Amino acid sequence: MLKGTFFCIDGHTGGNPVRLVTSGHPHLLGKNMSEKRQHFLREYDWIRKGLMFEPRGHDMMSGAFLYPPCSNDADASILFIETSGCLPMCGHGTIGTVTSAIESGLLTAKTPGKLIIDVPAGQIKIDYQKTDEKVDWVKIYNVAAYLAHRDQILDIPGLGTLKVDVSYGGNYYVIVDPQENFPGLRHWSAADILRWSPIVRAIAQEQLTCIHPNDPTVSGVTHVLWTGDTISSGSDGANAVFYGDKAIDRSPCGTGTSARLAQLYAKGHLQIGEEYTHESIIGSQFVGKIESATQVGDYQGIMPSIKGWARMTGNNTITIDDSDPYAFGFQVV
Ligand code: PYC
Repeated sequence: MLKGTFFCIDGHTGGNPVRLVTSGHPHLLGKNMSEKRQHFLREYDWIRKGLMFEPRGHDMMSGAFLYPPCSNDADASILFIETSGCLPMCGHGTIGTVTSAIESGLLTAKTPGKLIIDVPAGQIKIDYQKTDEKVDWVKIYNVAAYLAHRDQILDIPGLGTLKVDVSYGGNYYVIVDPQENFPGLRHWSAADILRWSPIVRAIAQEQLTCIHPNDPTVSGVTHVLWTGDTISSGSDGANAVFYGDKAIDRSPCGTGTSARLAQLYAKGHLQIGEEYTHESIIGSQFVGKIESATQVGDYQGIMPSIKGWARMTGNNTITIDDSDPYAFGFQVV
């Protein structure tokens, strides 16, 4: 039986996919996107699985639904979907969603060049520049970021000890800088990152408690950010972000960049007002900036911004038919 037909605009942000679902939205209950996200996860997760996993998606697939605003001052709301679940916030997903929605006419800003968007992690403000039909760039004023744990030692069987930080930028990231048992991102293959990241994440998860001070539904280390040497001119730092079961972000990762800014700020390596050009595993770039200082519960944090670009790659009509044994997807882990 046909469970649903979903029209999608496919695209990518700095190389990482963004599938913007433009029809087939379930009606979600809740007064904000955090509550609506919980409702989606309880009752409609089959849509995420069908659209994100193989054979309709792949390990890196991520996407979004655009919803009407939850708050009076907002233009729209976004629900993020990807292989690992529904992220509270996704930077590359926001840049791709805004680009596709503006270029296709799905979203019209109340004030051209500016948007306010409700997301599960809170509210974000956006600036964007459009020339003729194309969005040149999107800048996200992200939710507050903060360093949750510093200089923690993790004992990784088969690898040795790693000194790590855990930082929040919309998701919780274990950040691993080059050190004795990690020579740096450019000295490891993608297979090395895929091999060690789930182990590092599981041990960090066991050892380090992460609960967002303002929203306890946002908890737990979900991403691992490895750093190293840059390959693109103008970059200040490079990263490879592991998420889900097998994904390495092809974009420089918006929430990862925010987490990195908060870590660098807390450790005295970056100041308010400074920019940080962050590159991905494939060398694509986002410009991050520490806009101001703020407080997150008991933690001193920052308000980060991230600026990047996206392109649409095509339209896709996807059906999920539950007579197909793989209607709700599979992963080869
Ligand atoms: O850009 O925030 C991001 C993101 C999270 C996971 C993949 N990309």
